[in-house]
Amino acid sequence: DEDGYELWLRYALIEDTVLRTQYENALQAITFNVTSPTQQAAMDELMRGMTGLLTGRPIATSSVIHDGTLLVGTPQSEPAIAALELHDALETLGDEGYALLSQSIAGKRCTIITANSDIGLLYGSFALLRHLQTHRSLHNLHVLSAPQMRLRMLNHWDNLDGTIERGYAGFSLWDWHKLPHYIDPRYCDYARAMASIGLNAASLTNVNANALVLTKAYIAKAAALADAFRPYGIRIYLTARFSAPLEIGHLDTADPLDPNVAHWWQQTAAMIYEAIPDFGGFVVKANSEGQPGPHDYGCTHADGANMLADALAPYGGTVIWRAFVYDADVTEDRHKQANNQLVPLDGAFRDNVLLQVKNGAIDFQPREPFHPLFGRMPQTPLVLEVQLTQEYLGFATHLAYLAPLFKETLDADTYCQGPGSTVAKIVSGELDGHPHSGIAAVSNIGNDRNWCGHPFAAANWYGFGRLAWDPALTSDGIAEEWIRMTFSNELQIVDEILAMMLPSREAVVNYMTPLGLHHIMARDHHYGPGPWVDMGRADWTALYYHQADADGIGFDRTSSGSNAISQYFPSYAAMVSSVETCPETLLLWFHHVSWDHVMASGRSLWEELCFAYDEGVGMVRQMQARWTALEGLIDSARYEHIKALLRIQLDEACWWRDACLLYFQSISGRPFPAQIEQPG
Ligand code: GCW
Repeated sequence: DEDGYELWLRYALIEDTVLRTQYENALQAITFNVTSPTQQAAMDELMRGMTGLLTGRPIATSSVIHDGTLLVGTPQSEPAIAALELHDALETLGDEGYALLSQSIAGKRCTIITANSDIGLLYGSFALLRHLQTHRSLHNLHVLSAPQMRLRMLNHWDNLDGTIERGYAGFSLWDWHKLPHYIDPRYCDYARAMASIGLNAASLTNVNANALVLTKAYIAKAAALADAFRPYGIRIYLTARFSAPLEIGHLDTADPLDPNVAHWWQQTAAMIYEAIPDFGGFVVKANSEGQPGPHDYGCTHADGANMLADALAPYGGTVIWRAFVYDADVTEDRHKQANNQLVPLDGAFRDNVLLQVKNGAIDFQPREPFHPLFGRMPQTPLVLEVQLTQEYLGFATHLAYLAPLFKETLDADTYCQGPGSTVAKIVSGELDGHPHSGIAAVSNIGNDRNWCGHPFAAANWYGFGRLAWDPALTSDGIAEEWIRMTFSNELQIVDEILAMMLPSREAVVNYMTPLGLHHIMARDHHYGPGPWVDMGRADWTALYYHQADADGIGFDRTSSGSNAISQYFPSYAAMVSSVETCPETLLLWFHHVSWDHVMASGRSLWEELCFAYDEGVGMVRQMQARWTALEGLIDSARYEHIKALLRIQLDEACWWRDACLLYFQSISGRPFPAQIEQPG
């Protein structure tokens, strides 16, 4: 597999014979009394993985426990595990966690994968394989792991015609034309990849939704996908177009308070649950960017969400209502609109409504401060939404490892209940005691042979899953795992690639939008620079976001400007509202600052901007140098592919730097510092 199809689930023979012999001794045979499709999936994966990594020959199965048995089961499925009375361990695992244990059973040395549920066994099987793939010791194994978030979801923005909104890795995996009868084997590989990182939900369709997916013929197709994913613990969701009653229901209104409309949604829910008994629910984008919604009928977001929630409630389904709402007519900073519309509705939503909030208030920029809704709606379970597909970070062409971006949001302190009130604690439900909790990511997956377009973009899918399971994991640790599983356990390779990945997102920030600049990408497609873009409509116009003029640059969100800062809790607001204490990484996000303002480095803001853009280019050069140092150590297919992509990235980093600096210089009128490569 040199084309990346296997992702991080590469099970090539471990070449280190000492280590392999240790593993082979510890794992000589499997005892696994398979009783369900999910257990079968776990068994198949263990067989596939251990066969590949270890002997190269199929691993023996046995119902008798020997020295070197791998014993897999729940206390219900496996009497030998029930006999161990592992109550204390099992109690910490909930219904999705797993334990990996070294244990002696009647004097025999065993390794155990156990859980309270079948899906826990599958997650545990992948965890054991990860252990082997990353060359960790099996000695005295005592791993207890349970997910911090209940809902760990991908949002596919896939259209029914096979295109993907903001998709840069080919076309949709879902072959609606051949479904429900043709089940592409790739669906199973997708599900394996999802389960291997603990993701348990997938919304199949674009949030700019086509109501057709809610017709009977399409529900049958979705049901076939649900059947394929079910053994892997993945529940499917669909996007619900708010105006569907008009488009496919033959009604003349979609008014959420109209009983005929409510009835139509109830019937639709009944039809869906008949086909998909464990259907997760609806993801809804309403009254945002021209999408229909309850405002069209003088109703609130809560009226709309609750009507759908009532239709799903009898079956245990949920509505995931997106908080990405803003109006075309901007008399108000777009940064403030979601809070303005939604905070007053806290407490008005049904129990089975979750509100899904993007990491920042504008739109998946290379860097944004956390969204001010976090902490402001304690009565409503909030789901964090991040974007894997790199709409504003160079598509699938630029290498940008995004775990540091996700961590930045998860670790952000909202101060809503005093210090330590992080976004992670809000979306995990911990802070407000919500039974629902979750995190979602806009998928970067398409039908490209390597799934995500850029071989390194798979690290973002991987990293998202790992953080959804445990937000306390580190970006470094996750990257290291991924490198070892994807490329090699050789230290030189691990170190070089780690040194490429970790600063890569910051490199993009530097060459695109340093110091808090945002939304200065080219119009519509958002690829490449466009600080000069004027779209007539302020909220889509770069000039509006950077506000550069002869005196300075930046968006004033303090009380002398839009006052968006007032939506944050006082400790955070106080910090960012003063130019002195605002982190320089967010300076121009919150302030309009003089070109001559003196920065911490002693340089003027203008000079600092020039240095940042130039440093971004320098960082890509370093990534390139590290990669070329690996020539001969990485298989040539992936080596050449990535080398070519890095070359494009370097050209485009220069393009960004030159375009932005020349443009901003036409406004600032100041010379370029002599120390940087002169744009032009
Ligand atoms: O990021 C923006 C994109 C739109 C997208 C929208 C959203 C699905 O430019 O393409 O629409 O956000 O999140 O709804």
